[in-house]
Amino acid sequence: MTIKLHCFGESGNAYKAALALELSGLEWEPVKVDFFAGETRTPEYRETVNEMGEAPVLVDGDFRTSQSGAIQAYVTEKSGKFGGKTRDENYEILRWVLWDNHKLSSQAGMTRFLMNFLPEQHRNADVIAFNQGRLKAAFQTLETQLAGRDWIVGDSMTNADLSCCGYLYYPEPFGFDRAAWPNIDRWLSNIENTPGWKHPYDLMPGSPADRA
Ligand SMILES: N[C@@H](CCC(=O)N[C@@H](CS)C(=O)NCC(=O)O)C(=O)O
Repeated sequence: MTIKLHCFGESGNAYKAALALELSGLEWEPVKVDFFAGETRTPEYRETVNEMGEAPVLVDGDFRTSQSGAIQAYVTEKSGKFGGKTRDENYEILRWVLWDNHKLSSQAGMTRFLMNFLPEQHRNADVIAFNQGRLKAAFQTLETQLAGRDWIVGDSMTNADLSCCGYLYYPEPFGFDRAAWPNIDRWLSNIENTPGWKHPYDLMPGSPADRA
């Protein structure tokens, strides 16, 4: 049975799940979530797709889960890909996925939304500057971890990489200049050069061009 992923192209959180599925070789297909029309906030979405009102959501037969980190863990269980080689590595991966969800992707996703997708009259320069300060600290943490390393944990791509890269390929500005962070830049190239890699707007339905 084909796995379904409720997702949309602008969502870096969904990208983490979609990229894991795509690179795992499992058979999957996207189901477009019309986030910009407010779909995740409707009672119907909460009742039938995800009571948390979020994307991504994976459905595989009777199995359903949300949260990109949980979806990645499911992909690892099913495909054997992107997990650690030892117990210690598995805890390291979990630690970076949780850090990403809290400190990196949450700030990146929110800052990108505030700077690009929120109507201009609602954009608050102080809030954006505060978020960018937090983001800079997160980029520094990642930059330091990647010094002399090709991957965040161990010697191959894991869910730590697939999680932390979630927002870092998008073209919309949010305070991330890849060239300013040489270790992150090199690591993003490692991921991009993995056979089967796709940009979020090529992997999932929906992009800003649809609303232009
Ligand atoms: N930690 C969650 C975050 C999911 C999330 O915030 N998704 C956003 C889209 S990028 C969403 O659906 N937001 C709906 C809303 O806030 O109303 C994950 O990694 O899946």
